[in-house]
Order: sequence, then structure tokens, then C-alpha cells
Amino acid sequence: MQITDSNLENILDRALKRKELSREEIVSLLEISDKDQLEALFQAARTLREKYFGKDIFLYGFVYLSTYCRNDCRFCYYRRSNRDSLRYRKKESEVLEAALDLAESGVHLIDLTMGEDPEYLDRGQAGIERLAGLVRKVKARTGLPVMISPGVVPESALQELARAGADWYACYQETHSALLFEELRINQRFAERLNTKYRAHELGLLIEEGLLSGIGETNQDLFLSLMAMQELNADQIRVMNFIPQKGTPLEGVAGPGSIREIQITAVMRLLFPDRLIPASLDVDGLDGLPPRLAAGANVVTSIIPPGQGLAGVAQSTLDIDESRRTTAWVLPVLEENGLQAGSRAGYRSWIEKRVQGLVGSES
Ligand code: SAM
Ligand code: MD0
Ligand code: SF4
Repeated sequence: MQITDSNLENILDRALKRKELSREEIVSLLEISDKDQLEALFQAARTLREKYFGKDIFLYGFVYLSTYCRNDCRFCYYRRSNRDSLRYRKKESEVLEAALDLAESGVHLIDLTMGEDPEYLDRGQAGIERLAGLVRKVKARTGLPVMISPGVVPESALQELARAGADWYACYQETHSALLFEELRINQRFAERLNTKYRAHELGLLIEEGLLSGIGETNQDLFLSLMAMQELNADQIRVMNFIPQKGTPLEGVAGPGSIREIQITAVMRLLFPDRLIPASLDVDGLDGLPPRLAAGANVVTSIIPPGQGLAGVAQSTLDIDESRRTTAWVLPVLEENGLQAGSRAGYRSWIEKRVQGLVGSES
């Protein structure tokens, strides 16, 4: 049932005061389809972002260092069995060059992402040390915080990565419906993926949790996910619309309308006003940035240096060699939207505060 304007106003008022919202209320926000009501939701999300972050937006450089993967996720272009997909494994020197380029362009963090590449993950200690070596060098050369997105790894590997100086561990559950998870992430274990994030937190790494939207989830499932993110006390949370990929079993399935991701982003901001919430360039490219910022996102991710043969994940090529996934294109968009890049010191201090909060915390 469509929510009334006065009910919506009441819910948004309470969200602005950080009062807890009920399951029905949260689901009703996810169900809004009226244009004016959506705008009211986005306005509230922007107000909360401003309250905790002012006009500051953080920028993440993205280095997809290996597109080899031992997994076969149904939605993913880089799934093991997709012969159509572009495969590469960047050399250390290439990773460093990309990271340095990104650092010079003004990003706040380098995200080192990979498929679950057997060369790194199935070679015991040697593979993990190689990965940890990359983290250490990227950190030393760029002087920037590093996020690592390697997929599911054992606790000993997390330890090694933390020792190498990784600040963040990103690993997206996609959905918190175990049933849907099993359909999407074939032969992977729901609990293992989730638990790895708890272990990472215990080791002092910040964590990013994420969802796929338009992949068969209901709004009740989304509610479950939001609660699971709260339980996990995730430091950064995200949602990305499913983009159908050539050569995969879901190739012919229509993706959701772009509003789905944007609306969920705004609801995330209401429930997690003080967390980092990305607007990824990896879904609708640069043109998709303004509506995501308008929905309360405060990080721009998937900034990729052109001309280096580096790929995106959901959009493997969109806007990359046109240089439109660069800070040079992103910064003017921030300004047009009344926003600005935060300072590096501001980003560091946000991280430090969150890490402090982890010390002695139970989650
Ligand atoms: N391989 C590691 C893993 O799966 O955790 C790390 C990188 S993985 C490629 C990063 C994320 O990209 C996935 O968790 C998923 O949320 C997102 N993704 C992959 N394929 C996508 C698609 N077709 N549409 C939208 N997002 C996608
Ligand atoms: C992004 N393409 O931020 C990246 C990726 C992995 N940590 C992030 C999904 O959109
Ligand atoms: Fe591999 Fe990650 Fe793609 Fe799954 S989402 S197939 S783990 S790269």
C-alpha cells in the first residue's frame, strides 16, 4: 500500500532525529514510487549526510588487479566458466603504476580488488604473501589508506593483510537471504562469507558490506540485509544494481530500473547516517553520479585510470578509456551538486575514529 504524505513526513522526521524505525516503516520507504515522496526521501538523506559529513565527499581509486576467479557466481562477468570475459593478471609494477596515477589525481584511498584468483588464493602462504606485498608497496608508495577486496580468505590471510597495512576489507554478501545467496553464489557458503567479515573486524580492519539490487530480492529481504549490516556494525555499506553480463546464465534477465539502487542508497543513509555510503561509477558511469549523490551517498568509487587496460566489475569498460572515471571529471560534478572533495586528513581522521571504536567492541 502506498504510504500517505503525512505518514512519510512522520517517518522522515523521526529518522532525522535518529529514532529507530520499524520494519513496516522501513519497507514502506523501499516501496515509495511517487515522485514527490521520493524527493522527500532523498532530501532527508542529504540532510543527514550534511549533518555528519558536511559537503565532503571521498574518492576511491579502483584497481582490478586480477580478473581470474575460481568461483562461478551467476551474476558475474568474470565467473570461472565465462569464456567471453576479459582475463588479465596485472604485474606488480602495473598495479603500482595505476595506484600512483590514482594517488596523484587526488583520491583518498586505493581499492585493490580481484577475482578469487587461484594464483593468489590457492598457493598457500606464498600467494597470500604476494598479495600482502602488493598492499605494503601500494601503501608505502602512495601514502594512502588501502582497501582490499580479495573475496573470502582464511583468518590467517586476513591477519597477514592487516599486518601489511590494509585498512579495509571489502566483501559483499549481496543478499542476507541464505536461499537467494545460494542461487547466486553457487557452491559458496553463506555463513563463511559473513563470518569472514566478523573476523576481519576483530583484527582491526574496517569492513565494507554490500548488496546487489534487482536480483530477485524482496523488500523484506532488504530489510533483513539492513538489520544484518547493523548487527555487523559495518563501516561502509553499499548497494549496486545488478547489470546483466554477456556470457553468463543471467545474460537475458532484465536488470532493475536505476531508481532501485538510488532509493535503497537513500534508505541506507537514513539508517546509517554516520557511515560511508558509495556512489559507484561502475553501474551507470559518470552520468549516474548526480542522482546517487542526491540520494545521500558520500563516497565516489570505481575511479579508474584510463589507458592501462584496467577493467570495471559490473561495467567492464563503460567510461574508462573516455577518461570519464577520473577525478578530473568527478570533481566538477561534485561542485555542480554543491559538494566538494574532502581533505585527506579528514578521511584519515574518520578512519582512525572508526578503528578506535573497534578497539574493545564486541562485534
Ligand atoms: N571477487 C571478490 C568478491 O566477489 O568478493 C571481489 C570483487 S567482486 C568482483 C565485487 C562485487 O561486484 C561483487 O561482490 C558484486 O557485488 C559486484 N558485482 C559483480 N557482478 C556484478 C553485476 N553483474 N552487476 C552488479 N554488481 C556486480
Ligand atoms: C566499485 N567496481 O566500487 C568497484 C567494486 C570492490 N571493492 C568495489 C565493485 O564499484
Ligand atoms: Fe569471482 Fe567475485 Fe565474480 Fe564471484 S563476484 S565470480 S567471486 S569475481
